[in-house]
Amino acid sequence: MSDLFAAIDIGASSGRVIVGHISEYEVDLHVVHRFPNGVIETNGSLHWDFDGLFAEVLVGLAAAAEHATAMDGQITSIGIDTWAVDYGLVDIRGKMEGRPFSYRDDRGTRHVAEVHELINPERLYETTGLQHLPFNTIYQLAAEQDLSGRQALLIPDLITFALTGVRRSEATNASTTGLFGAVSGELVGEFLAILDLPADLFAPLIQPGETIGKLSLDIAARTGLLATTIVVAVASHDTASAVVAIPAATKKFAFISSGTWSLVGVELQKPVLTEASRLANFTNERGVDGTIRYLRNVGGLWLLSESVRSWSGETPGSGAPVRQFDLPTLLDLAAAEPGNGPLINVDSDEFIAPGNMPARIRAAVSATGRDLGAGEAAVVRCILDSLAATYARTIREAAELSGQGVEVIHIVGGGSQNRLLCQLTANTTGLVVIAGPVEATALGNILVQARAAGAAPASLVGLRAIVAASHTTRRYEPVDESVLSAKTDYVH
Ligand code: ADP
Ligand code: LRH
Repeated sequence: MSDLFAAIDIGASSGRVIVGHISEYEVDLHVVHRFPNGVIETNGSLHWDFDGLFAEVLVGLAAAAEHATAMDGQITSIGIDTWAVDYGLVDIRGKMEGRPFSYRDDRGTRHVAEVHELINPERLYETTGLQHLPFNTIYQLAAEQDLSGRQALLIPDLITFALTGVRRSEATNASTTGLFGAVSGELVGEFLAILDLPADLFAPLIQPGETIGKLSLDIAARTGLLATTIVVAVASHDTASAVVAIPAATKKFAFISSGTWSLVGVELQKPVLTEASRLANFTNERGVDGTIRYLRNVGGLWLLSESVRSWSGETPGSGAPVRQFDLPTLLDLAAAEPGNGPLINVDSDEFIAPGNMPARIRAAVSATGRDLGAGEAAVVRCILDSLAATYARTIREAAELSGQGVEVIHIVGGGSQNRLLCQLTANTTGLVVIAGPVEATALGNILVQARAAGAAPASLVGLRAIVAASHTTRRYEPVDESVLSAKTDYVH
């Protein structure tokens, strides 16, 4: 019988519960439940439907229990990862107040100036190493009225709490709040005091690999899982889990964790906290085993998915689309569009909120004095060309600012299936792109659980070798000769 581990992996656009089988140092995934996710609008604000997501988690865990029975085994442990930054407020009795806000709501933006008056951006960066994003937890917390007697649990910590009754702050995700030290990883109590936030706002830290607790009896009964099943802390920030599962054969790699966002950067052993790094808006997020993900958030496939949603006639939280769009067909049409078209700044704050994305893109192109051809394919091509150009610049800057050499780019996540974008990335960077696995995040989640159970190697290199052995990847060579000289720009 093999060891079975369940990953709950929820991204901003979809979630899944996956059972991983580890045997003979290979990992095999079985998706037992998938469900959509997206922001919902309530009273003019953007939220996540936490109760709806948790109901899907329970359906997924029940399916995992059934799968384990069919395999004549049992689920050893469960790990949870989701997007970062957002949180729910829980009172002393453990009751959550309302729905968690989404980072796509603009309440953080409205409190940036207030926070910077109390702690200037230079001090924030040298202490926390976090890139400035207007929705970082620190700005969202500044928007709260009264936090006394409340605890802020980030989304995976909320799910963990609902499953076990145990409150913890998982360390990789905590590093995205703007309130934890880049070097120490610990809460910066001084910042809480300056911002007049309660000293016990966050639950005690827990590191990936540590046991959080057993499932509550109620959850065990509702899912059919054994009451002895434990929840293990994984890298609960989805990007941190995705980077665990990069099938790298060299240390000199850059990564693009490609989904709703594109998280573009390199893996380091120490944070880079220089002024040049702050001005370039690179972040230092914590990974497993003391690693640092030195990266920048690039607007990502949100621009594409939101455009498709707009063309389909959907509005946030509404029902069925008016027109159906097939993504692979749309990408084929975009591939046939001429290259060297207009580019937009995919990182601009103007693209963060939901709603008529194609119109915003066309307006941004017009502002540069150029024009986009008619039709959807021209918009798609503009998004992908702009993403690929931004990837190249970001990887070059990450290499220069950190001194980390880059010989190859690994693209993981849903976006690794976008062949046009992978090829454009190889072309703009002049580097080989290795695409896959699609489910890197769930894999990273499962591997950290397996390691904690003694069923996988101790080192990150060993875990990545398992991924490389168990999953096929697709290789893209740069084909545009004109950019090959760009290779010299990457630090070796
Ligand atoms: P998240 O974790 O942020 O929810 P995912 O890693 O699931 O995101 O990636 C979702 C993205 O993957 C979609 O927005 C879409 O652009 C891309 N994608 C999904 N399926 C395909 C496909 N068959 N071909 C190309 N791209 C795809
Ligand atoms: C990707 C992600 C990213 C964060 C963003 C909020 O899913 O976790 O790393 O910056 O969501």
